[in-house]
Amino acid sequence: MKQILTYLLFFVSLNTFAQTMINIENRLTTSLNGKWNIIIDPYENGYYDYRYEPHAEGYFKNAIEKNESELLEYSFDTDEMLYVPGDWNSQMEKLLFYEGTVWYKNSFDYDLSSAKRLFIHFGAVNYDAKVYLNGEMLGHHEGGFTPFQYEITDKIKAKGNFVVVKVDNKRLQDAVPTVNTDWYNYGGITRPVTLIETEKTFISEYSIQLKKGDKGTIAGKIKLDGSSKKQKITVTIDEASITKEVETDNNGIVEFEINAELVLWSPNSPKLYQVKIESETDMITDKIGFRTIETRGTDILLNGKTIYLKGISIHEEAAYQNGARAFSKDHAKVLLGWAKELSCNYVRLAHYTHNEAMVKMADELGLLVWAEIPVYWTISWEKEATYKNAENQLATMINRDKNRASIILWSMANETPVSEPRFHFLSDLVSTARELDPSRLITAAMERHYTDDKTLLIDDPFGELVDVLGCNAYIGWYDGLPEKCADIKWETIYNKPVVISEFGGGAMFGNHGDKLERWTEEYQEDLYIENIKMFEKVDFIKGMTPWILKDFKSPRRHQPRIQNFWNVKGLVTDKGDKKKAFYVLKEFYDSISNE
Ligand code: GCB
Repeated sequence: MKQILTYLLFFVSLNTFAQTMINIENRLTTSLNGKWNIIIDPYENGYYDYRYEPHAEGYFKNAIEKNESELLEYSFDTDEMLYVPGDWNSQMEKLLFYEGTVWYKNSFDYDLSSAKRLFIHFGAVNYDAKVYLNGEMLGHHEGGFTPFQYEITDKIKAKGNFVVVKVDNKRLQDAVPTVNTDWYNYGGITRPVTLIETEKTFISEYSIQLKKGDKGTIAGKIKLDGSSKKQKITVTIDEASITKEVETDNNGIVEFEINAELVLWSPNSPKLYQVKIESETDMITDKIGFRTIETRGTDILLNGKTIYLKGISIHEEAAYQNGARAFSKDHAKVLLGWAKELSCNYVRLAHYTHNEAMVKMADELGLLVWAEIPVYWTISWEKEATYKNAENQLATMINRDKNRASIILWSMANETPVSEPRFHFLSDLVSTARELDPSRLITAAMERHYTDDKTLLIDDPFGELVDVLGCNAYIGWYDGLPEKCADIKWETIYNKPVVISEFGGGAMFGNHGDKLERWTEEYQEDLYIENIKMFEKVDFIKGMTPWILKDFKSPRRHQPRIQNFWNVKGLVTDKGDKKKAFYVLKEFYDSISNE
């Protein structure tokens, strides 16, 4: 019975959400990255006519004047250009604060054999994307940080295809995230655009990971897409002498287990195995690490051993660019390189799903990951469409990253105010996450409150549903001065591990003064010293990700002497200068040995 139930759940989980292909860098691809023609369209004139009805002859038609008399009020080919991937704000001065529509166009030829299929895949577009091929709509996607794709097998021509994307980054009350955040609303086609060619039936999804709490058993799931659903599949891990033959069912799905003796992945030894999955019609390889993650009482256990999570929070913002979205391996190398320098074994990729280069690099560098969706502050908890949007972002993130050993925590939300509708919203998200990935831990960054002027209590009702309680606390910044830490007593109603998902304070690099003077490096340094001293004494606190690795752009931050639209709580500036607090945290992390 249990087996039937598991099977049913698996079946549901692979079929409920329209998912994108995973591991696209190991498939047959053609990049559409590069310079795209654009039209800046604040009035959405290319979409709506003068009665504000969708226009049949919108800019997606990419019309070109046939003769000198023809009236046409746009022209992609003679307009401006922007790089893809990349946000528009950092590429054009006039788009620095722009929130609205920009149309993108690129052209390409593609000779597709009749025996193959073709997909167009977007790593991410912020926020709302309407995608057209050769003047016809392919689809509409919402959500700025997760991938999506369309099949274009029957729509492609050998010569002269054009893809047009209407990108709109207007902030909306009912969107995910909502209008109010503390990060920059970078707009554009912010991650790569790729054509993926596949066989008629191809391996569309797979999960090859250790079974929960079992270091000797790999749990595998594979799904085929196409008409030859029943196929022989071979899974090979040469280095571990594993060859497993299985067969997909009539739905193209197979679930199996493999007994295995593996060198386990951990921060000290981030061992990745070359895994090959071969069907009768397709083959794909991936580099996969194997580890277990569990909790026991207030402990977090990695590969069965307790671990302290020495972390740092990170926004997806590229360094050295005066504010721009990160999307590449090089960007990831800099950010995660700094985390390694800080002696971290863990990072919080806040506040939305980061690009795939980040999690792949985390796998390679041995950094455990907290991954998150932009359910932040005041989401429209009671709107069904808002829930569906959040759930879709969660499912897409899990689908994309379920084979990354580095990811141990799926986070449902950040600092959301306690209420009944919020509880229902978040508990439905938890059910989806557990159904899609029973092996990882669930968390959320929650708030705490004072029961008297010295006691901080963690008792958010949502704590009941998570495995690890994340807690944000700004003692010494929004809450008193750093010296306040010395008197605080922490309490929790849950017998679960707590990680401090945020604490910190702002400092302008090179601004020196007394430790009581705000915005100086000395104030921030003292704040770190006092907070760490406080957290060290609390036995249920099992890790932290202070806020934040690097200063980041935020339109909320107006103090001209210091901020100029930057949140300066970074331990490192955008240019890589390390503030004094960096060394305080590093020293603390160096004093804790794990494994
Ligand atoms: C928070 C938020 C984070 C902000 C940070 C701050 O609690 O979770 O997104 O950037 O505080 O700097 O105030």
